[in-house]
Amino acid sequence: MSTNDPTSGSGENKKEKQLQAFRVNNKGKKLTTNQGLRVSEDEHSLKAGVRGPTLLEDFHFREKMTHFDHERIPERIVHARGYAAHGEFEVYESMKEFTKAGFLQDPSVKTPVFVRFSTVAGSRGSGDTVRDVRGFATKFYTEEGNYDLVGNNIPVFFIQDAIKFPDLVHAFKPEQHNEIPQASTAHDTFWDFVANNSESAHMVMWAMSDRAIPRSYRMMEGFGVHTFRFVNDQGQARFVKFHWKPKLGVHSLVWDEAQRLAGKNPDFHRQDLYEAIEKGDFPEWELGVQMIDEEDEFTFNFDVLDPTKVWPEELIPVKIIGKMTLNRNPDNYFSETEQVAFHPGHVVPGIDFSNDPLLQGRLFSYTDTQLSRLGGPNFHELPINRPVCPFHNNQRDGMHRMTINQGPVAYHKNSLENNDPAPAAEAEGGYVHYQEKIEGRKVQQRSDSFKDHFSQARLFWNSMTEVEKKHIIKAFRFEVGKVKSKSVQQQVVNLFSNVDVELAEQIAAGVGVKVSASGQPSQETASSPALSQENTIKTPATRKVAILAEDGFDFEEVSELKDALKHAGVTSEIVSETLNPISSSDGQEMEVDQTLLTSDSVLYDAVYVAGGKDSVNSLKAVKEATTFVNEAFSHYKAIGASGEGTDLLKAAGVDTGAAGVEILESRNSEAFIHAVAQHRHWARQV
Ligand code: HDD
Repeated sequence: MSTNDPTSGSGENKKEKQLQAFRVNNKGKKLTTNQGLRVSEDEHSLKAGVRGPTLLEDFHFREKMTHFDHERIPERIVHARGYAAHGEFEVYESMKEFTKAGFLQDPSVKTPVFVRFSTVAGSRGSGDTVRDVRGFATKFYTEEGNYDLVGNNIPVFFIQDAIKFPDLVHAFKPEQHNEIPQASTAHDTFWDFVANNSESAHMVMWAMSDRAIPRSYRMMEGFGVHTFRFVNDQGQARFVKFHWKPKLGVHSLVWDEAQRLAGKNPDFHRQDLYEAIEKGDFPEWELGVQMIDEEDEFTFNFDVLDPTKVWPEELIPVKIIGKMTLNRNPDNYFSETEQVAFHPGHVVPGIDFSNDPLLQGRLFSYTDTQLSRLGGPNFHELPINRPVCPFHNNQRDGMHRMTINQGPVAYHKNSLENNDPAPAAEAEGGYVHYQEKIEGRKVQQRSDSFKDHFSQARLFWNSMTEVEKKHIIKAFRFEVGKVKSKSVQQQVVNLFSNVDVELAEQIAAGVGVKVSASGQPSQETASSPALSQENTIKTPATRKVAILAEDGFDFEEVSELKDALKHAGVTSEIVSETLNPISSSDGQEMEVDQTLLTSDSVLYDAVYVAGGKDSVNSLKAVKEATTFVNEAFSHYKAIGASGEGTDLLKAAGVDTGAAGVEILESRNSEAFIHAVAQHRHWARQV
């Protein structure tokens, strides 16, 4: 049974079956117009004479051109650049005690999912590896309707009330007068917004951390961010926050590498996800929930409704409840990844909202945006958006209606159709909103309990290792250093003096100002180890290693290494000066995967230099080879060599005694594989 077969395992994958009905394959088919007419000529338009003008009568030309002229739809105002995959979700044990959500009851049920990852700020064609928050949106095709968990890879948000979302987005998007810079927050308007909207301080700490430059979509956490509600079949509710925990751990690039990658391969994250799935290295995340009983709503030093706050995991543990596996790439980018329409308001019985003012506003915005993006109210009929369960109501007509509703009746109540489609009682699966008791005056205010903007920003700072702190300081210096307004730079420094004076001074020193405000640094002394990436899972699985080799390499050594890497789940590629097969010192040939021109160290997790005198001498003569090794070293990657391979390391300025540099004396590759699994060797960063 192929694991790549989405219908494998227990039961059939209903979404897969549904999509099958819409797939079109041109193999062996004749070319036709959209009306089904066979076309005899697709190279030359109809002309009056062989050198004459094209005739309007050419309906095939007109249809082809008109369709082409309308191929684009408006890109998403945020999260325009994304990439997606199909998969399935299974719950580990019944969650009946906490929620009646059908897809969280039975461990033998596999719920189809479609997940779209994205950057936030950049346009559709922007680079993957920019410093940015990543979107992590999951559509569960459940038997009770679609449930969308529309989250990010950062657990908090910039603002506390949705009314400020357009302001935030206008500030971080390219500046309106010149549309510069693309996919970057390193500019005046973003930092002006931050400095003047202190609620963003906590999220900005995360955005300046390594979380904002992930190594891979497969190595990111996901968060629902808001507080939602679980409601069980007794009508009992609990506050809940959702977490996705990647089985491969949480890992990031380094900033210099991220910037180089944006040029070397702007599709780095797309390709990484696509190739992993094609290879059968299906990425997995566990779903976790944090729950707070309703009666404990006011027992914490943060407001559970405030989306700029985490619930520290040490205080409120994450209960792991299930697993998601992404196991199939979409057939068509536009039809699926571009046309998928997420909405935090797509819920199922057992999952309800809280009064988080950011969430409340989102409940309006998502359908509204699809209307202009997808051109009308029938986007739910697109194959990727259709629920797998039947849907019936009295909504009719509109652009691109595909459903053919029969009979004269399209209203409620009616007698002609016996009141069908009839509302379902709760016991029949009808969604009943949680009957929360609300009292209050209509006001345009924010609760005082939302006013502490700095304690958790400091909690985050306190939780970072020295290396992580250095990266954060550097990121601030880069971003604020690109700001042209001295006043804005000054304001930013003053704002962050409320988080930590040392941090503020470090930023100030980098951008040439002095901390001038009498900031009152938060007194938070706690830290939360779960916030540091250094405590994450470390495994060599799915990593990518470049093996540099030329004619005269040691065949046995490289073959053994490749086998050992494969055994550890690591992909290796032979990189050489040309694509001609290379021959070893004992005359055996090996295929080459990449050249020193088509590849680059930033495309790999580690580099290994094969032994063999002639091979190493040839490599030493090529600048790209020493640069390759030197860059990998400066990005703290594992480096391996044996025999004469060590000479290339030395020629590249690599300290062969440094952490993560493994010289394999007896061809035992274990130490190298262990070094690859560590992801990066920060001990080199002094
Ligand atoms: Fe949003 C898209 C996540 C706040 C309005 N958002 C969008 C996507 C993700 C998020 C992952 C891309 C979905 C996809 O792949 O198609 N958004 C978030 C998170 C937020 C958040 C985690 C805070 C916790 N968003 C937010 C607010 C508003 C919006 C406060 C407006 C009130 N978001 C939108 C949108 C988008 C969107 C304009 C653009 C395209 C789309 O919806 O479908 O409606």
